[in-house]
Amino acid sequence: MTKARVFSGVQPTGHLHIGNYLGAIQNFVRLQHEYDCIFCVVDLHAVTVYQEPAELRRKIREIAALFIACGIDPNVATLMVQSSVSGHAELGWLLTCVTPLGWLERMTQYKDKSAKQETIGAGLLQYPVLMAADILLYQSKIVPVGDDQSQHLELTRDIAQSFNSRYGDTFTVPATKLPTHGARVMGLDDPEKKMSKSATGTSHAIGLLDDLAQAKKKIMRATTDSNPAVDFETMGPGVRNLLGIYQAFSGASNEQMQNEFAGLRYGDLKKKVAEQVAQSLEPIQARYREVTTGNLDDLLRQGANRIRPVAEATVRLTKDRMGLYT
Ligand code: AQP
Repeated sequence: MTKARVFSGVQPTGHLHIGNYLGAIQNFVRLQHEYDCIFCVVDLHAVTVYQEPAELRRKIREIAALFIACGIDPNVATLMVQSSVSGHAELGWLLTCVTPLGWLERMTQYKDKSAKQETIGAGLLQYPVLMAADILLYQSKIVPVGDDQSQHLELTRDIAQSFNSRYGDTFTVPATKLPTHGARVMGLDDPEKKMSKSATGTSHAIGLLDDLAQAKKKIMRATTDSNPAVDFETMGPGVRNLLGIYQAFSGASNEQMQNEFAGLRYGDLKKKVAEQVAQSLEPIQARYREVTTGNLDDLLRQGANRIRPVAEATVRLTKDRMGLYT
């Protein structure tokens, strides 16, 4: 029996943080043996805002190396770069033509990001359609992402269903896969806001490649609340976030969490979280140093070559359904 397809992507921008890992990449690693997985460095998404070209080139390889360092086996899952398969952009255009503008203007990420820009590129508005194309191009059934992408996945399903009902069955309608813990890791300095690559606060996020002593310090400085110790009934968002990070990294059950943390003073809570985070990041960082010395470009090219025929078949089918010249 053929395995169901899984697709997900990560943008080559900023520094990958523990939110990206716990929300998405940790699930990639778990799913790779059970499904036919494609994990993609989505560089076409990155250029919706200006990227310095040399830095973008470097970042693409950094994300690919981090995928492998986190545990993705390129002999099992397909690793590739979005712009090396032209079907992403091609299907993106075809789907743009069937997507109502109002659907895109409602996207909360567009509203947040456009509010921060002086001039808004059209690509920023269109980005969720390109994301829909990435997923539908491979007839993906499952898309592991963090919770911030749930609305874009909803849009992807709306686009697929509206295309299928207008032109006949063409696309698999995908399901969102959120992790049980860590679906929305919050900023350490402001637990009301999602941990984000583009946030500027020095104690906001823990990068996967952060110096471990610095990472621990950031956790010791994390915002908590006015209680003296962990109370699972009344805890505020900062404490909930720290416990969530611990649980997502350690895999502890709810009962184990209660036993280990109920009544613990915040200083001791932070020490335990800091130790757990450092212990989990250490092997990733060690592997990253090994991976960056290997030939990543060959791997990424092989990944794209392996999967390109699937993309071409979907573009051909879509064009045919729409009456375009094939
Ligand atoms: N805070 C988070 N908690 C859980 N999951 C998260 N993800 C992002 N932030 C969190 C998930 O990480 C995957 C890759 O994200 P991306 O590279 O596509 O970019 P993003 O979602 O735009 O990441 P950031 O950090 O929020 O970047 P900026 O600041 O540029 O917007 C996705 O599956 C995402 O859900």
